[in-house]
Amino acid sequence: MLRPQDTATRERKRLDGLWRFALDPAGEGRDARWFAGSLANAREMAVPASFNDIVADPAVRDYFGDVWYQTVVRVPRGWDGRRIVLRFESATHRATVWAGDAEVVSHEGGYTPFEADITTHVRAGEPVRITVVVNNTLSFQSIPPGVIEDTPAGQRQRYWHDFFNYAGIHRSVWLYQTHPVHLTDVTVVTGLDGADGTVEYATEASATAQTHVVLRDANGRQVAEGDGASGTLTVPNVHRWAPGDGYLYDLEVRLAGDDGTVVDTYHQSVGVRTVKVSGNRFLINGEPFYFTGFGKHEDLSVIGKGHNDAFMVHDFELLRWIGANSFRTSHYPYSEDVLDYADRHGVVLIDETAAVGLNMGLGGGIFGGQGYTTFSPETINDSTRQVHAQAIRELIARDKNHPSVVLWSIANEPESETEGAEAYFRPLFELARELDPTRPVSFVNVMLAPYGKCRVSQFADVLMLNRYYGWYTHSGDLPAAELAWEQELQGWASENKPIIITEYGADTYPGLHAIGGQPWTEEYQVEYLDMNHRVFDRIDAVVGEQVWNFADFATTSGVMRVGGNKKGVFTRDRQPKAAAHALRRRWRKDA
Ligand code: BDP
Repeated sequence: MLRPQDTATRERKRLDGLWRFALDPAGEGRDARWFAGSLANAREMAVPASFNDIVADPAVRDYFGDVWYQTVVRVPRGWDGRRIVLRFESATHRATVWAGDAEVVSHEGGYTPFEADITTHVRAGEPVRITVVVNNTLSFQSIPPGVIEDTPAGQRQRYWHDFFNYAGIHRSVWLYQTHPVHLTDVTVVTGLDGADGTVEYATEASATAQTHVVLRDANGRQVAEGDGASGTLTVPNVHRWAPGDGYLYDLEVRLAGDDGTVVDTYHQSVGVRTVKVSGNRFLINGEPFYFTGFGKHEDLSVIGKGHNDAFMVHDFELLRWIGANSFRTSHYPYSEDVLDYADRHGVVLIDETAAVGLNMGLGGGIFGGQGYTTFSPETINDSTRQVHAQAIRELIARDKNHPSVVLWSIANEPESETEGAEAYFRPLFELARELDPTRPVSFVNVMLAPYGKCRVSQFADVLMLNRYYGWYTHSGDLPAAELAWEQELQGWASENKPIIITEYGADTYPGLHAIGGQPWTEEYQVEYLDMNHRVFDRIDAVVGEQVWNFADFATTSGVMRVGGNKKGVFTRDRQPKAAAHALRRRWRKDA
């Protein structure tokens, strides 16, 4: 599915702004056809944004169920005879959409785009009412999973992931038009041949058409061209895409009718680079790469998981300031704007599905209800796996052309030490490899499945480990933590695969100080990171360190969370803790 663009043949209109909004606690809106007219008792709500923190009401913050959004948009009058499409970059966690009275699309999964051809439901120059019901309830068959529990105080939503269940329309909504005969997909795979680059392209169209492609460099100079729906272009003396050097070529794809008239033009940016795992090395362009950076979140005060350009640019500026060359899109696919930005700026990404919290043993019930078995016919089962498989398909379909993405993470900290886990994950790894044979595939291993116990890491090309020695275990005892951590890591290193430490971190209350050794202080976060770095530097197979977390973020309430998760190296409003300066000294050799 191609992202909307303004090109010589395409036009788009962004529908962001204030929409009408109503909660539907009784779940009556669908039967009562709330889409069939102006939404009654509606308030105004910002799009894109999570609705939870915008309204000053705890009942809205913690709400789960259906919520309704509505807007009226006028279709541009020049769009007569064109194919008109309505596209949502995301709606968390599922949505059904109406154009006027007609239901046009439903989508499951909160972090990937979906669209509907609404040509027959609209008229150029006329207004159309767009109504969306978004549902944020988590179940054992959603990714991420959760459960509704009946309690004496009423129903409660539980889940096993450690971030707040923000919901709503989190990214832009678009109306766009194309010619009825249009391009439907482009795939590029790049290679290197000495000083030259290769770009294999494959295009798909809605009908048979002649395809012509032109590849231009960043100065707009043509470097290659080709005819046909697929082919391979050679770029002499290529400027490679590399970490820190987000050099992009532009592939223009043109579709023409039999008489040679161009009916569709689309631009695909292309970063020419290779990715490969060799022994215990992670190679980008054939050279060993060491990941420095973070696990992040899309999380801001007031707007929750809503995309915001100013904060996106600021976060990338802070990454550059601190010397981070990479991050993981923990724990869901991020906005496409983030992926595009990373491409342009040479930031390396580990791209993750929303499969987080498939582990009912985690947190001793702190993050959710107790007493569930993770993999069972009643909990995470075959239907969940189908939803998970679809999440992998949609992630790879959306992000396959991004040079910044070097590794797929198909889950974060699932139960992985059981037979059920092995059976669940084997086909998902096969699927991801089949969909993208060009990138390594992995998942993030949890401390409950240490070296020697994990039954899923056998499928992974890279070992990604989340470890909290000195925090959740050996709390406050860094010498003991150092010994235990190194011992476990030596075990993993014997597997001869590259190891990325995808999480290590310590909650830190900004402004809390002590001479040393006191968890939650700024000093302890620095000492804890130093201890980890000593261990990593002694183990050759470690090819990356991503601190948990870039910034403090919102979570469910719990005795282990003080106004959210405080493992940020920056506060939630992006002020540095002492650890930020310490990391900068380690990561920025030039500073
Ligand atoms: C890991 C999770 C992450 C949590 C983190 C923590 O992957 O989402 O926020 O630990 O406990 O379990 O801070």
